[in-house]
Amino acid sequence: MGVNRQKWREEYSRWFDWVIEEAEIYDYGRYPVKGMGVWRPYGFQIRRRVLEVLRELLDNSGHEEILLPLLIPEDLLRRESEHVKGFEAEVYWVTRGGDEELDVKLALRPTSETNLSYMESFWIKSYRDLPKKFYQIVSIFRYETKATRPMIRLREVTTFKEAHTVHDSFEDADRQVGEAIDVYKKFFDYLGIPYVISRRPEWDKFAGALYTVAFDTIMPDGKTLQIGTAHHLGQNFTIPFEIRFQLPDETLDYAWQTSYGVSDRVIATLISIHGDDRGTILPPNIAPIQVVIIPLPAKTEEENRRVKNYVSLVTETLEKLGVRFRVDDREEVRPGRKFYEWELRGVPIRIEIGLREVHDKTITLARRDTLEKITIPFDKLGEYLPSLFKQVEENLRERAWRWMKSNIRRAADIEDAKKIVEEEKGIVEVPWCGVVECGIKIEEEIGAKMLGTPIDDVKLGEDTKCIRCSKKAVTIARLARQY
Ligand code: A5A
Ligand code: ZN
Repeated sequence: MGVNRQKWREEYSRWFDWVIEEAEIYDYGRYPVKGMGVWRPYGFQIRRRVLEVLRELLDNSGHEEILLPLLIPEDLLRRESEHVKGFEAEVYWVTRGGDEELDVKLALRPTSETNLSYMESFWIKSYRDLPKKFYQIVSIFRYETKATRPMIRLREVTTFKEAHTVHDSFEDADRQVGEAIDVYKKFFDYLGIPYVISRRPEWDKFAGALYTVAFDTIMPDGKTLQIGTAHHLGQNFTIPFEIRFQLPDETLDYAWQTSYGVSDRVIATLISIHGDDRGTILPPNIAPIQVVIIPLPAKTEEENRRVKNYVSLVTETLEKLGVRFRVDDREEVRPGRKFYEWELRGVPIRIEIGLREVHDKTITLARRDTLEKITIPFDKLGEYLPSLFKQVEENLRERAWRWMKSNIRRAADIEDAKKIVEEEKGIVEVPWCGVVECGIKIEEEIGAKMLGTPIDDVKLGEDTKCIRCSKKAVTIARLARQY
């Protein structure tokens, strides 16, 4: 009995809608505003744990959590011209308060570079104040015109973590982008989510940035999803917002900034990337319920009582271990139905307890990731379970990485690249001359978007030629069909 991942892969889009609804994670589509969904209790627990991991990583690297107002006055949003150009078409506006027309239109924040920069101009005075690293976790609003998708393309992004930093030099901001990449690597590694890191091409960078670095993953259907971005903002916001600081020699200079963000997309990826035909599979380090205990009904009341007592012994052990568990002792529901529900919800370990376990003083554990069953002596449980959690985590992480890597391919020529994108999907890598016009043509000819170029140095043979114009290639471009 192997793990079946047919439906998960081939009908991924429907699979995802099915899992989030059937597992009572997220209610989407019934809420009467397009692009907005509701976190249900089980989903909220997953979200909460994901955010705990993220907060800890940020707090431990010198970031300070803040909270800015949701509304941004129009003149602030318009102050940096590239930024507003990029976001203009996506902004929701508040124009009335009660019966009154507002003097100044107020934007629902699409992101917070502008209003935070405005405040930073009051807070930052000296090089001694720098670097400064803030973050907030809030809802943002973007009137997305591409097809909206639950968690993946929302109009209210309810789990938007945006970090904003200020520095005394270009180089320090550059270094900060590197730190952001490290933080996100740790975050995704913890969740077992594989990724590639690319410097986005000029034509696809964040509105107002000098450059953008993005994390992309490959979803089960072979399309890529941008799951995080880090931007070097240069002095693009500090000049119009007049964030100036005094240097040691008492001269004044405009500061340098970065920003980086992740969203609900990370949770969508977590739910999707480890899945199979039975539902999602959550790594034990993040699962709100790590172990579900299912008492198997026996014939007599006396026997049921013995099973129940044994269950109490097991839960005592789990409590001592600090395991997050649930006993599913609903009498009206058959065990088979319970297995189905907890498998769907991705609980990584199931413990079934029947008379046999009581007699033999054993524990039967079922792994959600491999669907294997393991029987161990009761007194080994405390020792075995933590190591089993680790094994499951590692298996999920490795399986996801293996799958992702097998979906990154090199193409020999444009035709080959086109074929890969159409038939095999995933990411295709091609040598590129680095010229913008040529890059845009490559996108058109291959029928895919450019994710960008590797952030580390690429070693190419002396005579490697651009896949399209045949001039000398300077780097590798990654292309994919994207969400
Ligand atoms: N202030 C910076 C950090 C910023 O806004 N960057 S960003 O526009 O790239 O967004 C950060 C991340 O949020 C993206 O990498 C993407 O993973 C996610 N995101 C953006 N728009 C989204 C949407 N409509 N729905 C869900 N997630 C979205
Ligand atoms: Zn070229």
